[in-house]
This record gives sequence, structure tokens and C-alpha cells, in this order.
Amino acid sequence: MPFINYVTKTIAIKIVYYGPGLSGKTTNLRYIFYKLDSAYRGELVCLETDTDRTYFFDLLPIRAGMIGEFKVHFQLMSVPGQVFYEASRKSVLRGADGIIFVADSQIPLLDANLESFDGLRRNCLQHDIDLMKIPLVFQYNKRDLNYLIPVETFNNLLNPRRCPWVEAVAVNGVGVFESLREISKLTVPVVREKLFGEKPRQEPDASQLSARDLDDLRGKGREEGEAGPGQMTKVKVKSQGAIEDELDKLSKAYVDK
Ligand SMILES: Nc1nc2c(ncn2[C@@H]2O[C@H](COP(=O)(O)OP(=O)(O)OP(=O)(O)O)[C@@H](O)[C@H]2O)c(=O)[nH]1
Ligand SMILES: [Mg+2]
Repeated sequence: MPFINYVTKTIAIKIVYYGPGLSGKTTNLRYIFYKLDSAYRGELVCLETDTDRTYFFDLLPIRAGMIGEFKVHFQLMSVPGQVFYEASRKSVLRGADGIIFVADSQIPLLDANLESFDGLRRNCLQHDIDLMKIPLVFQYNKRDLNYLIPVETFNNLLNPRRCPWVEAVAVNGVGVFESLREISKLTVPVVREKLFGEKPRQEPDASQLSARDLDDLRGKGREEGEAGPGQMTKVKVKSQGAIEDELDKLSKAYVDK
């Protein structure tokens, strides 16, 4: 459910980047962070354990225009893809308004993609999220490499609903904003319905507001080119409970501004 603050007139739409380890989820967030002027985004925050190695999630809040008199923020979060971090993936997924499934297009990683998607299905079930209904976009990433899984195969195996899909080279920014735009087109009408009782419409321009705003945002970013390393804030946590507290705190901190 989107987080709506009627006092500060802000709405937070939570978008989760999900997918197997090393598929490029964090790369998406880094690229967006680097491209957007700091007026349009918060910090890129990264949670890690005492060992300095184990990442739980990344969070990047960005501003994206208005719905009525409400300011819209997208909370972009990426889960850790490695099999070991199932509990973190589950926590991050809680309350998601939309999901971008970042798949790794390399043929040897087909099973890893399928397993990750199965995990997503399982975790959605546990959070009462209906994977057949929640806004979902597929990003088929690493299209710059050789020996690629054909898009048709991906769609047949992962995407029978024929949700929007984007071919991407996230490391160069290709498809990164397009994926964000697709998910905003799906999530914004749901928020409008919640706020104003408007039924999502079928016309192609039903959710142009956010799509246009995202294009504007991109215009306000830096020149095209490769994303730099970007800076990150690192937060130490010790337990699963602490992760969930931190998640709540971080999600609200930016929205309440
Ligand atoms: N060739 C190529 N490499 C990419 C692309 N996108 C990301 N990478 C590289 O893949 C590696 C992993 O990227 P990350 O963004 O850290 O992957 P992740 O999905 O966040 O990984 P986990 O946090 O372990 O789940 C990095 O070395 C990236 O530079 C791409 O489109 N093409
Ligand atoms: Mg990552």
C-alpha cells in the first residue's frame, strides 16, 4: 500500500528491485542516483552487518511530481540476490507497491532467474501480495553480453501475464529509466484510485502524469554517459528486527520532509 501523509501532503510509492545475485539491481539504483540532481533524490543508503560485507538492501528515495496536491516520492529498494539472504528479501518486499524483476540475461543463469522468481512468488504469498495483480515489470539485463536468453524465452517462462518488459544494459544506463517509467505507469493509477477513488482507465494516457514527470526528471539530471561509482551511506545493523526498524525509519524520513 502506498504510504500517504495527509499532513505533509506526500505519497511514497515503494518499488522493489528483485532478482538473482549480481543481476544488476544495485546498478540500477546507482545509475539513477548518479543521473539525478540531488534536488530530486535523497541519499543512496546501504545496510550492512558488522562484517562490512553483508548487504541487506539499498534504498534510494526520489521525487517524481505531483498527484493532485500531493508530492510523489518513489522509494526504490533493491533486495540482496544471494540465496542466503532470504529473510532480508522478505522484509524488503513487505508493503511493496510495485516490483521490477531484474533478470540476468546470460544463458547459464537461466536457473538462477527461475529460482529467484520462485522465491518472489513464495515471499509474495507470505505477505498476501498477489503476484498476478501487483504492478510488475521485467528488466532483462546485461543485453550487452554474449550467449543471451532470448526475450521470448524469458517471457514464456517468467512473464505469462505479459507485464511490460525492458531490455537493459543497466551498467550503461540503458533501460534503467524506461523500467522506472513502466512501473510508474502501473503504480500511479493505483495510488490515484486510493486517493481520489478514480478507477484506473484504459486509455494510453491514463497515467501520463508520472511518466512525463520521470522524463522531466531525467532532463534535470546529468549528461548521458556511464554512471560514476556514486557515494553511499552505510548503516550497521545486527538483527532482522533491527533491519525492519531501519527500513521503516528510512522510508518515512524522506517522505516526512
Ligand atoms: N556487462 C554488464 N554488467 C552489468 C550490467 N549491469 C550490472 N552489471 C555488473 O554486474 C555486477 C553486479 O551488479 P549489481 O548491481 O551489484 O548486482 P545486484 O543484483 O545488486 O547483486 P546482489 O546485490 O548480489 O543481488 C557488477 O559488476 C555490475 O557492474 C550490464 O547491463 N552489463
Ligand atoms: Mg545489490
